[in-house]
Amino acid sequence: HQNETATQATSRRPLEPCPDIPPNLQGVLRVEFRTNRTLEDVRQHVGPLLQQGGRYKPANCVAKQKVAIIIPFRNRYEHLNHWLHYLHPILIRQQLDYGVYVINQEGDGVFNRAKLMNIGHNEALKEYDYECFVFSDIDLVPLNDRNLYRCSDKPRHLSVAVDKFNFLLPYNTIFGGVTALSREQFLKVNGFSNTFWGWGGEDDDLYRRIFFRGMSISRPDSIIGRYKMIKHGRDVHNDPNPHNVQKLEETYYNIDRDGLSSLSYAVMEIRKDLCHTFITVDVQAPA
Ligand code: UD2
Ligand code: MN
Repeated sequence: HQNETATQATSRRPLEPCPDIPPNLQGVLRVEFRTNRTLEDVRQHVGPLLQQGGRYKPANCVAKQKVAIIIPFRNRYEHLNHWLHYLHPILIRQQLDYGVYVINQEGDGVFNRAKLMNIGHNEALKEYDYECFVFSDIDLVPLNDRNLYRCSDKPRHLSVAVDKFNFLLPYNTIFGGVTALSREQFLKVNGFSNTFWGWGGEDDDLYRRIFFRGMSISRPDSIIGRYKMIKHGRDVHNDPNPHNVQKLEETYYNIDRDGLSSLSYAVMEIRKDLCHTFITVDVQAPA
């Protein structure tokens, strides 16, 4: 009985906030994509720590931020398994209160990465009062767990040094890959544009929105911001769209009328796996 009383006393004490710097980070990580990983492997490997839908929060302290990870997706299941395999343990060590949302574009219309991000933002907020949104490609795995998947006082570009780009920024204003925006920052720019169909430009458009709304971006240094991209070719129905280049001239005029304020889509299915929430959507791709 003494033990029981002791346990009750501990559980009644309010939890302390988690420390600023998570104590169990490892720094540089080993990452390889040669191993074949099934979703079942991932469930067994990280599942026991998670709640249905790919949710987690630290048991012994109150997380600094509630973070929704939003992943645009279509037919990259092998990449998804690698991503889940590597990211869950990292996010857990980072002591985040987080959920993983895979936003799956239905059908074989032209892909729209940016619109999927907007949809993820809205759908995640229907579930929990997330304060921070990390938008991540499915094929990017950090090589250093000190790269925190959190938001800061500025919109943040996390994938600074990607192996595919020889660990260098291809250009200074690049804002593709993995980014983190607080709910406030994302609202201030009216989210992503919904009108970038096909490959390219949507990330530069977001950068311009941020700039035009008077903000600037932050980045970790190139040691901490290292990433490995899973090797891949160009997907079908996601060809580079030459119109997208022209559209970058129009960002300023489109911010308020094209984005979260004009978002229209249909949710076809929401599937809760142990390791992620998989939301299939009709993005109303042009015929
Ligand atoms: C670059 C950017 C990316 C985005 C893209 C242009 C970096 C590191 N990455 O990536 O953020 O701006 O250019 O649109 O700067 N996807 C699917 N299925 C598809 C097509 C795309 O799941 O059929 C998703 C998936 O999450 C993928 C992402 O969209 O990682 C971006 O597509 P990509 O990987 O083909 O583009 P990439 O590597 O050129
Ligand atoms: Mn890629």
